[in-house]
Amino acid sequence: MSVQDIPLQTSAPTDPITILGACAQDCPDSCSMVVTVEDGVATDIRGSKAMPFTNGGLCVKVDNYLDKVYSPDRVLYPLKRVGPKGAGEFERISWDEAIATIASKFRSISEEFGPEAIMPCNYLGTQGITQGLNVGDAFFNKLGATVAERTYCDAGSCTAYAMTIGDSAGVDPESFVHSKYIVIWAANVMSTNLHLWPYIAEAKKRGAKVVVIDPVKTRTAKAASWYIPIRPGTDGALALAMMNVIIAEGLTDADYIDKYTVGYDELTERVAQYTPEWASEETGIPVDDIYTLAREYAQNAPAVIRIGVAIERSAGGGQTVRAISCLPALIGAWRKPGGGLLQLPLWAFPVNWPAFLHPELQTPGTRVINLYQLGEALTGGLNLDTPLKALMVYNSNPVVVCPDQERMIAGLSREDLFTVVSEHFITDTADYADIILPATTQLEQDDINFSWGHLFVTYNNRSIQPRGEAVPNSEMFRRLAAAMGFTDAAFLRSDEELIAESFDWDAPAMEGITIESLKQKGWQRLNLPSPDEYAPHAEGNFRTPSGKTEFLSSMAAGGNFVLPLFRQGSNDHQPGQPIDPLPHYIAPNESLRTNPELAARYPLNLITPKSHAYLNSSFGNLDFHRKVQKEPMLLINPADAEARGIGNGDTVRIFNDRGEFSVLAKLDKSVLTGVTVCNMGYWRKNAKSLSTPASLNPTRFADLGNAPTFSDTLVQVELAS
Ligand SMILES: Nc1nc2c(c(=O)[nH]1)N[C@H]1C(S)=C(S)[C@@H](COP(=O)(O)OP(=O)(O)OC[C@H]3O[C@@H](n4cnc5c(=O)[nH]c(N)nc54)[C@H](O)[C@@H]3O)O[C@H]1N2
Ligand SMILES: Nc1nc2c(c(=O)[nH]1)N[C@H]1C(S)=C(S)[C@@H](COP(=O)(O)OP(=O)(O)OC[C@H]3O[C@@H](n4cnc5c(=O)[nH]c(N)nc54)[C@H](O)[C@@H]3O)O[C@H]1N2
Ligand SMILES: [Mo]
Repeated sequence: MSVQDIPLQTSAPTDPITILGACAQDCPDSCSMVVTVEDGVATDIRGSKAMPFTNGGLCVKVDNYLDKVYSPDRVLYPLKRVGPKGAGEFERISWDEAIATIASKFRSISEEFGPEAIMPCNYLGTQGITQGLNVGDAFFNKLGATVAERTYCDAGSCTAYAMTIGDSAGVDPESFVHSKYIVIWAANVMSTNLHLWPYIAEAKKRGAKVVVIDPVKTRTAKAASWYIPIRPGTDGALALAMMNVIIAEGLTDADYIDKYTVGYDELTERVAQYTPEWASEETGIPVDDIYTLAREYAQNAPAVIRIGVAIERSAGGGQTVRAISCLPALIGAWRKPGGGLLQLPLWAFPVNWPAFLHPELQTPGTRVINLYQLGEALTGGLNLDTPLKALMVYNSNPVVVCPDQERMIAGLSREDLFTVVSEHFITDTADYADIILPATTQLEQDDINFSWGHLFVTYNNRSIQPRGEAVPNSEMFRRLAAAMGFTDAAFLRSDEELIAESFDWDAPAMEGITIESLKQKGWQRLNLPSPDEYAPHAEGNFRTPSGKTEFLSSMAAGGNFVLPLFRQGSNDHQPGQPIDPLPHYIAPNESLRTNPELAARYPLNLITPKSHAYLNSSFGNLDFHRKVQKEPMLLINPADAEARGIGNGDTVRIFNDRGEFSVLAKLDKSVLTGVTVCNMGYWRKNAKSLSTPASLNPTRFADLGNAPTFSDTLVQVELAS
């Protein structure tokens, strides 16, 4: 079948019908949606009542998804730039012209500089298996382009988790109702994992204690039984001290340790130095509270820990997750349903990754650049032999989500950089594009989803025809591949064929699940024991080399690593220095205590958590969402504000050596002194100062998995003049 023959549109329905869809936003909840369509127009969108996790409700973002689909600002046709870079002036062109221009540019750049002068820049604007993270990997691997390493989110956590427990599903979120002690650690569940909350609330109703550990008293912390404020990036100290207390006081499960763990004696020796008194100095948590937390956690079975992605965003984020991942085995928490650790249940899904990553199309040794350092890479940094001459952005908005915004803008402004952006809207990044390609939304494309917050496969039946000339990412790459003369089977698959390849359908977890049944039902739970019975590690069965929880990590000898999923399938690694095989403390790079020199100029820590009403920067341009989210604000403790003569509602300038931005100050005791908070996601061009917190974030990696260090940022705040 040639690319042109692939049917993109079905005939428009005439009677009101409901279609079962699935939300593909980058979110743990992966909701099952019901879309009403009348005369080919979507008129309503609701959460499926039948799907247990969605339970009839969507979030504030997707409840209003129709605003996005039908927004007058949608990019509906290919566009080419007619003004200066960044001015956002574009003119409509045909798909043929757009594809021909891109192909000819990619060819000429490839001939002159080599294909590594071209680089994709993509992330998780949509996370469906066929349209998401890996949709372009085959194309760029075949092209020989620079490999984009994409470790914005949980990559360090995944490395640490894999080293300790293996790629296990962990605790079933639905089993949380059975938990007696729930520790929510660096996660604002009520904003970012909304549909987990009812299970926590039910457990609480049944008597569970819910603890939240966060530098900010978030809406989740306010609903908890016990809120423990902590200095950013010091969570590792708390986890190590908890182990110290649990071991010293004999609160361990000796039988579980004996049967299902490796390295207990070494761990015991290691954590002896990490006393609660020491950890109190690091974290700012009173000594007694550390004892209480350790004892209660060990003595209320089953206890569960939910770690958020934010836990990894400091210099020692990896070792923090290593330490936390050791805790459940130490007390035998895994023995019962509702006991253990919840990181990413994504690992339970037998996704057929090779069918999307196509590592066999990649030339071994191809250059890898991490997107976290894209600003540097585009502006002469990183000592690149071959400069970057073309960038293709899809499923991402790097101007807002990458650190080092000033250099990113400088890079994207380069006249000699050819930039393509596939988008729904003219984002802060698309403003700098030479060519913009129109992308379909989740209502206009078919897809199939795993989840990183529950154990259901969901199916997205497209509910309306694509608006204008928008196409799914898969179709965009089919067109590009055809223009480049790529004829491998990987480039000829229809969307239906891609979906058919999404899973290993013969895997035990997929028993009873077929594409047909999914299309009709919209969702199905993986074939696993019920949440009332599921205790995946009651008898060990960890997915580490030893099959046990590895306090003493055998994988540490191989050095740091990034999972191939995050780097276009590439398994090439620099020979790594062996890592200390025992969990240990790495203090934040930028903090009052560890970097007094820098802190003398920039004494406040800036953290940039997710916005309630935006999904990363998605929805940041829509009126409804902006009204809910309100003006961008800096949360600052009244003591820190008053010391600077700052009052509530004043415009403040937040700055460090990397950049600055200005927003309104909100004096709020719910943020720890020494810490300031500005939610990420609002758009640069909508901001008064034409910049966002990303302009202040460093490009340094955390210790494991090349994780970002967004929370490891020192700043100063002053009244804006
Ligand atoms: N509404 C909404 N939901 C989302 C998203 C969104 O943008 N908006 N994004 C989705 C994505 S991509 C992700 S990765 C998840 C992320 O979801 P979460 O894991 O909840 O991540 P964040 O909101 O970034 O941060 C959670 C909390 O961690 C705290 N925090 C920051 N640094 C530290 C620290 O060093 N230690 C501790 N203990 N706490 C810290 C913050 O104050 C914040 O309250 O949410 C997903 N869901
Ligand atoms: N300061 C700071 N920065 C952060 C974080 C933080 O906590 N603090 N969090 C990091 C994290 S956890 C993450 S996950 C990343 C998120 O980074 P991104 O995945 O880049 O997130 P978005 O900002 O939502 O940008 C996605 C873009 O893709 C577009 N899009 C959506 N669907 C499609 C589609 O089907 N096709 C195409 N072509 N485009 C589509 C959307 O319109 C949107 O503009 O940000 C990271 N950046
Ligand atoms: Mo994320």
